[in-house]
Order: sequence, then structure tokens, then C-alpha cells
Amino acid sequence: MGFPDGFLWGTATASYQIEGAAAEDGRAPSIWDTFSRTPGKVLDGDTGDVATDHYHRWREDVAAMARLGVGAYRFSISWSRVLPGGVPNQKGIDFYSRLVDELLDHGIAPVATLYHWDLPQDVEDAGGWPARDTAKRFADYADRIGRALGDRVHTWTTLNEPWCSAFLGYAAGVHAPGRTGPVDALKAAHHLNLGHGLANRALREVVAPSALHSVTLNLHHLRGEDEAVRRVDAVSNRVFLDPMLGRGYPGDLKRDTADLTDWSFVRDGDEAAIAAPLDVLGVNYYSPTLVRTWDGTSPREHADGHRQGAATPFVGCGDVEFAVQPGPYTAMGWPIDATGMDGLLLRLHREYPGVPLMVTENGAAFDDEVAEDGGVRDERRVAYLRDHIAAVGRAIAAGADVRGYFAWSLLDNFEWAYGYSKRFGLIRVDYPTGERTWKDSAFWYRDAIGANGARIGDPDDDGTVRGQ
Ligand code: PNW
Repeated sequence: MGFPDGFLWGTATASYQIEGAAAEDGRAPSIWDTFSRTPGKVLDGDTGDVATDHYHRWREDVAAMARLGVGAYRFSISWSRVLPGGVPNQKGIDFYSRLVDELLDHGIAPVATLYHWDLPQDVEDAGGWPARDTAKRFADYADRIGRALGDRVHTWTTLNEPWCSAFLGYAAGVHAPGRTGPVDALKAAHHLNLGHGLANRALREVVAPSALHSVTLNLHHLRGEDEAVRRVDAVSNRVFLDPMLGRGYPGDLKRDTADLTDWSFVRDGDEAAIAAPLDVLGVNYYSPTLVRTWDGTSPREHADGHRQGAATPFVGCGDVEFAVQPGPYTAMGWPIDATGMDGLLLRLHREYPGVPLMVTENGAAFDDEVAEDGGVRDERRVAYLRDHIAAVGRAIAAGADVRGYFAWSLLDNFEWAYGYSKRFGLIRVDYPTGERTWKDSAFWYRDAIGANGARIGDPDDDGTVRGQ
């Protein structure tokens, strides 16, 4: 089974998770600085103050990607680095400009995400995503950074996983800014959608016409009882997919949440603005989700992976139970099931035809250990990547138009509420020295890319790492 010519193999990261240098060169605090410095919010009190020190080690990290042979690198831009306090900061812009040049010098296409959850704290203080004005500020930021990098960035992504921003940040409170208001979360979702549409339009006016425009969603691949699936699908998938792809907000979502809001925060013209044309839809997939209707009496299962707090991120799904799925599990406790990958890609292919897809994140955390010879024998990560890439291959063979695959992540990094305790990297990072070590999965991925994915999924492919 082969992958199409020109299929884009890459790795992904995000600014707050890797950069560090939180107070350097004029960067202002973001909601994640505030949240991580608030006791009890992040495991072990970890913060992104230093992270992997990528802000100083970026050249070495690009060199590693060149050795991996990736065709593209998906990174995110820190809004509070380039526009602290709303004022352009040349030093912050220069950091990304140098990074982009270095990538291009190594033949690596820059895939830039404008927003991977690090909202400037002053924008949160002015109301954050529940406030309509945040969408407009986001479009202004897109215009600024588009002018600075627009001649060189290959693919622009407005938002990463707006579901997490809206519902983990404003409903469950387990992500920054840590608020727990279900109506605020719905407003946040709408203003993220609107911000996406306005930013997409702003970028198109200032960047190279050849650039591609995208957004990345973490879609839930749902299984289980029809009614439970429908409800969760509405408030986690279709709340973004439908308006972004020109269908407006789903009627069933409005009905499910009618006791909370009349949706009057959606104004005339908003849905048209959100439907700005997309060249590619980014899909992040890690695990499937199994749901059923809760009988209201027996102890409720909480297998949705983010119930550290009491509040649910699934607004309007009060009678849904998130069922425990069979293992094996990653270190996140997420079940490993690659059939959700092709299932999800094929669902999108069928129900939203005509939109090219790109897997912008996929990967796994495991409790890696350094072997005596200094290597990292992470064979479970190799198997995870192999099986999920094989699933992407199956989806393509069945007709889905998938343009690329990005492994999450290039490096071990700051895993949000879990701090540094969860390691997703192909490359190990030692804390606090920042020293990098290639895991076996990095060598394996290098070979897979070198062969354009040939043989992955063949019955005789055991994922053997061919050596350093
Ligand atoms: C994604 N959930 O996060 C993000 O885009 C990455 O920054 C992150 O490191 C990666 O996946 C691994 O977690 C998610 O609770 C975080 O459903 C949490 C959830 C989903 C995605």
C-alpha cells in the first residue's frame, strides 16, 4: 500500500509547549502562564517558563527535522510574543521569521498555526473568547503576522482544536483560563468560529496567493448509542464543522442547549463570515470515544479523559455517559484503537465531501525509559504510529483525500494540565538540561518517511527499527 506522491510527512509542536523564554524579548503573559502559575492547576506545579528551551535551541531542532526527512513542520505562533499588549514586537516577529527561513533552507514547508491556546492575558482580562471583540482582535493579529511571514508560509492554520479552547477552558475549567460556565463556553465556541472566519479572510488579503488556508479540529470519533452519539457529535464536532463548512449551526445543537441559551450571540452575517473558504481541514486524532445514555442512577462512568474537575466539557449532554473502553491504553489513559483513524477520515470524506484532509496530529504518550546504552526503546510508540499511519493509508485507499500526516510530537514537551509528566516526543528531552535524544520511534519515522510510507500496513511489516 503506498501513499500518494507529494504526501506531506511532518511533525508538530506548539509554542507554549516547547518554547520557554516566557519573559524574553518582550513576550507578555498568556492565559497559560497565569494558569500554570496558579497552584493546583497543572500537575507538579509545572509551567512553560523553560519548557524544552526551543526558543534558544530552534536551530538544532530544525536540523533534527532535516535528518528526519520531514517535508513539513507544524508549529504555532505565540500571539503574546508578537503582539504583547496589542503592540507589535519586532523581536518576537523576528524569532518566527528566522525559524521560517531556517525551515525553508532545509526544504521543510512551514505550516503555521496562529492560535494553539495561548491567549494573551490582557485579551482574557477584556473578556476572553466569550467576548465578541476577541474574534476581531484575533483577525487583527492574523493580519499583522500574515504581513510579516505571508511570503514564506506554506499553510496557514487559524486555530488548533477550538473544542479544547472553548470547552476545556471555559466549561470544564481544566485548561486555561480555568473557567466553568457552560454558556460562556458556547459563546467562546462561536467567537472562536468567528475569529477563524475573520482571520482566514484577513490572511487571504495579505499572504501569498499560493498559500493554503486551514483550521485544525480535534474531532471526536464517536461510537455507541445513536442518541448519545448524536448529542456529543453536535457539541464537539458539528458545532465547528457545520458553520466552518458553510452549513451554519446545527439545529439539534440549538435544541439540546435551548434551556441554557437562545444563541442570540450569533448575529446576522456571522455564519457567512465563519464559512470563509478552506483549502484543507486539519484533523487531530488520538483515540475513539464510546458513549451511551446514562440511566441516571447507577454510578456514572467518567472515561472522557478530562474529568479532573467536577464540571463537564460536554455542554448539553447531561444524560450521556462516557464508557470505559478496552485497552491497551497510552500513558494518558487513552485507549489505543487505530480503526478510529480511518473511521473518522472516511466519515469526513462521506459527510463533508470536497474538503481535502490533513492529519495534523497523531501520536502517543508512554512512560519511556532510557536504556543502558543511552537509547530509548519505545516500541509501543513505534507500533502506535505504524498502525495509525496504516489506517491513514486505508482511508486513502477507500477514497479519502488525505494530503499529509504530522506526528505529535517532535519533542517531549509541556503536556498542558499534565505538565512534563507525559512524553509524546519522537525525540526525548531531558529536564532541566534540555538535552535531546532520538527515541527508536524517531529512527523508525525517518525510515517510514524515506520510503513514503511504503510497506506500512503490510502483514510482514513488524515495525523493526533499522538502526541509527
Ligand atoms: C492536543 N482532551 O491536545 C493538542 O493539540 C496538543 O497540544 C496536545 O499536546 C496533544 O493533543 C496531546 O494531548 C488535547 O482532553 C488535549 O480531549 C486534551 C484533549 C484533546 C486534545
